[in-house]
Amino acid sequence: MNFCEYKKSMENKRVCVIGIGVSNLPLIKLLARWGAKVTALDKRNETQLGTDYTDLACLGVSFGLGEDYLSKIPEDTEVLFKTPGIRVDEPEILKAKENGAVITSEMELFFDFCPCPIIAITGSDGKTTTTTLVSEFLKADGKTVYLGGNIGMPLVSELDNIKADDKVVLELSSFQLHTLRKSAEISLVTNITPNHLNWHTDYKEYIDSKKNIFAFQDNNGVTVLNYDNDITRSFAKEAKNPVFFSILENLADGYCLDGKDLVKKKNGEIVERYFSYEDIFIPGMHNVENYLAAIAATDGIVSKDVFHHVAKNFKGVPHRIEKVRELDGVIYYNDSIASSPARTIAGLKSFDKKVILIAGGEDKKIPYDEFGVELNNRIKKLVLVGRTSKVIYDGVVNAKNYNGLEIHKIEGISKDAFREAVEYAKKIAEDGDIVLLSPASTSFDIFKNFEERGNFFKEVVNSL
Ligand code: UMA
Repeated sequence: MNFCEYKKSMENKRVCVIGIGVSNLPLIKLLARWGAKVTALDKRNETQLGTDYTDLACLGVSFGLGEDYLSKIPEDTEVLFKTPGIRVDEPEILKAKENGAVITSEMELFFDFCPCPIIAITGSDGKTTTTTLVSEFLKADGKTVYLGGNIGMPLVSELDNIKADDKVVLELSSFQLHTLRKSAEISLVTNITPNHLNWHTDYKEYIDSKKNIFAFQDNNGVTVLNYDNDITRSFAKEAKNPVFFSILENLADGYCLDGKDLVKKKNGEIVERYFSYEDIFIPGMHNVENYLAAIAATDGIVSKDVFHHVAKNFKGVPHRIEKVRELDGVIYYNDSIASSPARTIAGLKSFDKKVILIAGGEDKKIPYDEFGVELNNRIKKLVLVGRTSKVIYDGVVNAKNYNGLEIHKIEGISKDAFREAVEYAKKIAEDGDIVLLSPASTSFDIFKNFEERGNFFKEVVNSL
């Protein structure tokens, strides 16, 4: 079945979509436009869904919301799409399957109908930077690139635009890979260390999910693997055409270092010398690894000059723990993309010391109690601005581990208030401190989106 036939086949189909979030929102809209009878379920209620609820209601979507949302899967469901964060073996989903529903996901649909080769990246760390580098290489070489997956942009709504000679680059999480039964033409695993063990049944299941990125490749599939990580190195036995990269080993075959130079080796000989790692703008040996991995994934697809050009010019992923500036010994980072407590906590974990955090934004009525506990453990001082100021404040001071953490609340919901928050952070920062904007809330109280918020933050920081 081609995509056009698929769309037609959805007319009057009884479809249930679980999770009304980033991945599924565009999908629900498409399904409704194709004439499917869509029921959308979510643990959030009508108020928490806000305009998403009203937008979908306008399209004739039915809802099953609130705590017992999974019990609201219609019995006559023919196709069920689940959000990545929900396990496929939830009893209610298993029951729907028994009743004849086809269980799938936005990502599986994308793999079924993507008209061009896919380069997919996964791993426990470094996957977003590596994914972005792959995309930057391809773009710098003049290709039309669609970048998506776990990195934020669901691509089903682009299926009609993507052409056979375009390139799709996907970051895939273990959640997305868990049920995937198709693999990317070129796959890359940056490394594997224990992660998401509260979701996966055990470490083996996490590893097995990651393997799906290459497990279904045909004989032409290529799998780029980190030689320095025991688990990814062991994947080579199962992959069709494994290619290694390493910063520790002088590989006989693969992508590694010769002194400070990134090189490609074949049968023990250097066959390509790229550039010195000193030319890479973004700091750290982990980024040298990311470059070797991304070069390995795109070698032969883009011209060699592109690698060096990107290395010198790529400044990191915007709005994602993006280093903005160092001033008076204080380093400022922009993590505006962190619009949920979980994302902010993940961001805080990447620093080896306590930071001065600027947080707050639109109030989506999500609980901040757990977040309060984490902040008491992980930050030095807190500056709050925006509608969630009060709930975050309450979460911190009511936490059982609250020990007098210094908190400053800025009054007002405006760009001026936001500017004041940044200026206040500067005032309380000392030599050696880190100031991090990681709002744990969406941006819509003051800004159009997280990009506008991050850009405004950078503007203010650069004017300090
Ligand atoms: N929901 C439920 N029940 C659940 C889980 C979620 O009802 O058990 C609802 C939520 O209330 C929400 C909706 O489902 O309304 C979707 O929420 P979500 O945050 O789980 O998912 P999305 O908004 O669709 O975002 C997902 C990815 N999130 C997860 O996998 C948890 C995003 O990755 C991804 O960018 C997006 O799809 C686009 O593909 C974020 C992430 O944290 C960055 N990923 C994890 C990671 O990188 O470690 C895997």
